Amino acid sequence: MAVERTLSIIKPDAVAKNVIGEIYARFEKAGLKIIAARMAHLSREQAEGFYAVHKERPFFNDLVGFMTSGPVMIQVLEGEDAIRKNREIMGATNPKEAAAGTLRHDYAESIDANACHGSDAPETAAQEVAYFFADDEICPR
Ligand code: RTP
Ligand code: MG
Repeated sequence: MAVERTLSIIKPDAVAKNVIGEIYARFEKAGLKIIAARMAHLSREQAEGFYAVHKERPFFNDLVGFMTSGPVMIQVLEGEDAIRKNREIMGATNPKEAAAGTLRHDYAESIDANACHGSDAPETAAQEVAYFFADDEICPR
């Protein structure tokens, strides 16, 4: 299994719940390393650019509004099978369908306020990491 990088965002609802540390502990217990991290309050332009793939979807405006409603914690995770592993830790997009013990089951309120983001494939992971981090801000070890 290849060592991969994936982009993770702790969304405004989970930052407001003060569970950044608990979420980081789950990444680390699963063998994922945090190799870059930054807190930011995204502008509308940043959120629209990040979610550009969804811009024709009916939920796009709500998604951008939510992602700009408060600070987010953005990180690059590295490890074996990191993209799939992170999405397994997150659980289903809709917290009502998320398995017990996943982040969305434990911390999310709704499909909009769903606690976390994770890249869904190697190509999108590379694009999303580069969207938020310059090469010299990433510290693999
Ligand atoms: P994410 O990109 O945030 O990691 O979530 P995901 O892959 O599980 O879901 P995706 O299909 O990429 O959708 C991005 C975010 O848009 C919101 N959404 N709302 N109302 C709806 O039907 C709907 N569908 C998606 C969710 O907040 C989702 O995380
Ligand atoms: Mg997605």
